[in-house]
Amino acid sequence: MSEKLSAVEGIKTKSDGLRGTLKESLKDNFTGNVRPDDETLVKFHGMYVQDDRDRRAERAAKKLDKLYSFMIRLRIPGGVITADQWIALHNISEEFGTGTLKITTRQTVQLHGLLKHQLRPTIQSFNVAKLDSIAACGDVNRNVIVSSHPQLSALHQEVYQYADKISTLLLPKTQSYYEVFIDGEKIYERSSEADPLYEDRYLPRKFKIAIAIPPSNDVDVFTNDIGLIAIIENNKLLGFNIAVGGGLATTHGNPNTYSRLASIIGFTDTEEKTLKAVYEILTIQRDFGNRVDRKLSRMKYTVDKLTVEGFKKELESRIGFDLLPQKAFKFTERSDRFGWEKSETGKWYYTLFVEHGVVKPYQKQFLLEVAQEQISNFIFSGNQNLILGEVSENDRPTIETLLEKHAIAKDDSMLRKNSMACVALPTCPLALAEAQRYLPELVTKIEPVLEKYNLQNDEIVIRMTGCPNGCGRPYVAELGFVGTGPGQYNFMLGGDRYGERLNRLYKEKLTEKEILQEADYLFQRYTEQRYVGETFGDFAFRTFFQN
Ligand code: SRM
Ligand code: SF4
Repeated sequence: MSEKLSAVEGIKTKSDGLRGTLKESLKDNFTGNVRPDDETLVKFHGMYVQDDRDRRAERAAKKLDKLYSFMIRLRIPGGVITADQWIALHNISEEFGTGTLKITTRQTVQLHGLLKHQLRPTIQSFNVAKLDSIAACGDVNRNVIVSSHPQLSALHQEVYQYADKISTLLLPKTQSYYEVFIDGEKIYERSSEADPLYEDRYLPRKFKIAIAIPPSNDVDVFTNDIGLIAIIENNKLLGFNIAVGGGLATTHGNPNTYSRLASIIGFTDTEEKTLKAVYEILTIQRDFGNRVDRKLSRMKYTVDKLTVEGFKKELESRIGFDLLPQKAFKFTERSDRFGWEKSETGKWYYTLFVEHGVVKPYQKQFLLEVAQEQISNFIFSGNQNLILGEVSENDRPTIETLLEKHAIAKDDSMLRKNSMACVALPTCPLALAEAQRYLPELVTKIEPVLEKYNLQNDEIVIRMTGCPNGCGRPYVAELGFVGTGPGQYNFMLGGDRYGERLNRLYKEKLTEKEILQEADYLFQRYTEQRYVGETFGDFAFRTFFQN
């Protein structure tokens, strides 16, 4: 007897191209939510139903329904937008929602706290600015990310084009986004929506693609379903190593779930071959992925089910050519390079540190004024920061004046600049503990411990999430904290500095006091026992997990 498909599978196939009853749900003034099945469908259009968890108890005491609102996440392949688009984003965030702009770990932005009646006008305003949220969430390919490193800009443009092409190639064919959220009465012909990739069942689960440009692994390429590693020789793009089956989420107490780094299966040397391989990898996941248990439906489990070799064979039979042997590459950095950098083309880039991607009001005002000058583009990094790009020599002083006016360039510690945290409370329904609201405070308490051991200039990568889903990629951090309950975190150790080795559970369910005690003990041992040039992550791995 075949196993029962998960409920989401039925919602997708019966959804009439992801329309469901969304139009009716949006018109229903009796609730701030959409109908239950539409909660699933709205994700494919880049939106999530949420509620303010800080206010749950107060509302429940008054016997009020939850305070529903929506989060909208944009699709910005490669994370690059124009100054005009930034202005539009700024204005939309002021007009609708809570006014917050949150830069995500996948080079895009989220707006929180939108009320249901604000969804259509918000999407319509984005559409005017040529921005959309199609497939930013849901069981489809998500935002394609690319190394944003300014230094690599001579080739960044060429590689960035791939993000755009892959994103377009893998977009669902349904026009329901336009029909539901933008157009008035227009009904799209269903015959024009035939979708050979997603069919009517879409993928078993979300799907993620990243492109890294060595030496930088700022996108954590191996944590993606597909990781493409650009191979560049003599300033020429030769092609891409292709890695499959990365993914981070685990579930507390479910031993069948695990984090996995993507396995490199070969190399493609032309654009046509690369795009074909990427496309067919999705069809394999579509056909072989687990549609019964959503906890086990990411492609990492499909790769392990088929075996890496079996997966590669299946891919080669679908693409009709053999992959070439992988080419050598080396990652030597993962952090963003803060402050000014000049590219080979003579343009300037200013990387702004945005702690956990939460753009503070004074930063927002600064960025608006920069955008109004029309002298740069805006690049979101995979580390939740923002780069003002393509600035000419003549325009640099204008930005410097604005930096000074808004007192932007603060002297943050190396640890803080290498920290990342997911949203967690109060909006994330899955959060077990705080993350972006708490990590800044924890870093403040760890900084003196680092100074005590003269480690303040060490670029240790620290990351925190409010649950084991891993949105801030804590499993590839040197110091990883994964929320288990209010004020408690699993302490993960042994990840390397450049995102090529997963960390492991070091101590379970630690409180802040215990974390600080452990930090003191670990940094002391690191200072005394490390080899010359050894990073903290490598030291921790050797000391606690090797053998
Ligand atoms: Fe994530 C679900 C936030 C990157 C793994 N993630 C969520 C939701 C939508 C909660 C939900 O399902 O209702 C969170 C919304 C919080 C909020 O209030 O805004 C959320 N994820 C985020 C972001 C905003 C974190 C951030 O602070 O930057 C990131 C948005 C990226 C983007 O722009 O698309 C974000 N999420 C990630 C990453 C990191 C990455 O992709 O590089 C991961 C781990 C990598 C991976 O996919 O394996 C990640 N998010 C998850 C999962 C676990 C997926 C799984 O394999 O089981 C969930 C839960 C789920 O899908 O059921 C999740
Ligand atoms: Fe929410 Fe967990 Fe993702 Fe953090 S890691 S945003 S708590 S789902």
